[in-house]
Amino acid sequence: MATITGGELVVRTLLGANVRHVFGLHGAHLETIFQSLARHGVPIIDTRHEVAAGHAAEGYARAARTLGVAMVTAGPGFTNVITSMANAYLDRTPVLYLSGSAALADAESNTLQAGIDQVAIARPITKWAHQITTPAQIPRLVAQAIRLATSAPTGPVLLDLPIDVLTAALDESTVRIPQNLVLDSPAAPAGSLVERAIALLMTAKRPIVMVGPGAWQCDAGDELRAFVERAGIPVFSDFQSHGLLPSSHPLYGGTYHKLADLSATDARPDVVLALGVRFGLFTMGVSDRLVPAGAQLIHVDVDAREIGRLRNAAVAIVADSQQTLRALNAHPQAQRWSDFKAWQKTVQDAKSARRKHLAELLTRSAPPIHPYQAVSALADNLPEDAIVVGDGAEAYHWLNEVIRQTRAGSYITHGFLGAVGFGLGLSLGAQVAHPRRPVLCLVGDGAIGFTIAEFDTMTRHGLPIVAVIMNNRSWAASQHFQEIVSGRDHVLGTRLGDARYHDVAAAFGANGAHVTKIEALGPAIKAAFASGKATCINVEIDLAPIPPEIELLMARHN
Ligand SMILES: Cc1ncc(C[n+]2csc(CCOP(=O)(O)OP(=O)(O)O)c2C)c(N)n1
Repeated sequence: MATITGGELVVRTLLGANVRHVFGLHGAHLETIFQSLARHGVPIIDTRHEVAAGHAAEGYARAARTLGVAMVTAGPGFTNVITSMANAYLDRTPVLYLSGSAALADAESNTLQAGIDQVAIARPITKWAHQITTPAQIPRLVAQAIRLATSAPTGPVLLDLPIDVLTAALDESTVRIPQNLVLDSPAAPAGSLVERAIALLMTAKRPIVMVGPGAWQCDAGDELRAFVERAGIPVFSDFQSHGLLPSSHPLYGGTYHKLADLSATDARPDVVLALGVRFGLFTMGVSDRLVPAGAQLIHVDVDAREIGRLRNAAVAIVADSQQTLRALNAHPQAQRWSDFKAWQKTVQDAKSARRKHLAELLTRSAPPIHPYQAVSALADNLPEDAIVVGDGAEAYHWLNEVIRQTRAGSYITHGFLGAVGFGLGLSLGAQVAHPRRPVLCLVGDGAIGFTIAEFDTMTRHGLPIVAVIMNNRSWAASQHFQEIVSGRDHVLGTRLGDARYHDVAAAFGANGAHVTKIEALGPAIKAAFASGKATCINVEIDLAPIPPEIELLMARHN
């Protein structure tokens, strides 16, 4: 009788779901899976910390719009990946986490890396968490986990795999591997709701479309473009859907925060078509600085929990954004729109005024480099098809002012968890998903410290990620908050030293560059991408300036 292990069953089911890469860090509990992955030629991207493996699986899932897989060993391997699991949960990222655990036969025996209920810990931060106790059930349960993770609303799942379940030997002839694991049945909107949405949009004088992660998750770019080009309605986006309408498009208004610039004018949006938008942190909660309280909302999302969460929806559509846009595009009245030219001009004028105002910051000629100068040099020297990962706090808010993209899913940054330090991990996954696209990670000097050893992973796996550190020798967002709330004389625990991060990266085999003058930054970025090697560019910037988006957020709290 030919036999097969539980670990081999896990891997064969993953192959049935088209899994091509797995991120992880070894532990004896996972050995059968490691060996089976190798036998089937599935590369394991082994990281230096489990949280980076988890974040890499998230980055892969987000950059490739598919399932990411991370495997971690029992006990500390599992506890180390919790931040990633929580991040994936709040971002709705489809990641399958596989955790090793102690043998079922060793329950309650104070054995190695055991004694914690991993499923119970994962349950509130996953769509589903389950321990497999019967080896023969592995294919069915792995398939169920993958279906749950990848069906809307997507999200992370945990399968906990005791070592004796993974090492058990089964009769191979009894094994059936499930097929067609990824469900493809997007929810279409009810016709009556499409009518109501059209009727409301027809009453609008200053309509906008807001696109959120849900619009990107269902790949609604073509339908969005067709809709807004015919209707002439300006578009504002969050980060995941950045590039869904190219930033250079005349109807693109900017990221959500730019809506605040319209609050200075009398002309503010009166009807908002929110596609896959999750109201909260990035729409400034219940404040009406971005979306006026009086604006009528048509809210489309696959997850009914998001509708009406903070804003009452005049028309609530629990459906896929792409399907909804198709229905709107097909509606006969959607061919005859009012003339929104004056409104479009208001939006574009606000955008130009902001750029002009910020351009004054580019005139500084001597060090220290202004952070806006740094991100501008970055944007100007970034290859067109680059994937950008934004970490740190003020760092990515500065980046939001200049980022220009033509492809969605190419700006991977903070969600509601706000987990500083996830950048290098996310970048690993994005680079594995798109080996030929340039990947840039913008990161604060605080954030880089969490996983700086991942330069080793980049070097070993030949992943030419370029990390640019905005080095202000401070946990800047924290220090600025402290200065405002507690006073400049009470700064504590938020300053950092003058570390040579580029030398640390070089010690792991990456290229390192130290930039103190703005003229040197553009050439350093170009050289880094041309080198084909992982590179760390340590840029000394001025600590004092606070990004306009953070000033806006702080003004709200004062
Ligand atoms: C894991 C984690 N720890 C702490 C915080 C709190 N926090 C928010 S912003 C910030 C400072 C980030 O500093 P840095 O990475 O240097 O970025 P900068 O603000 O300078 O851009 C901290 C510590 C957090 N969000 N996440």
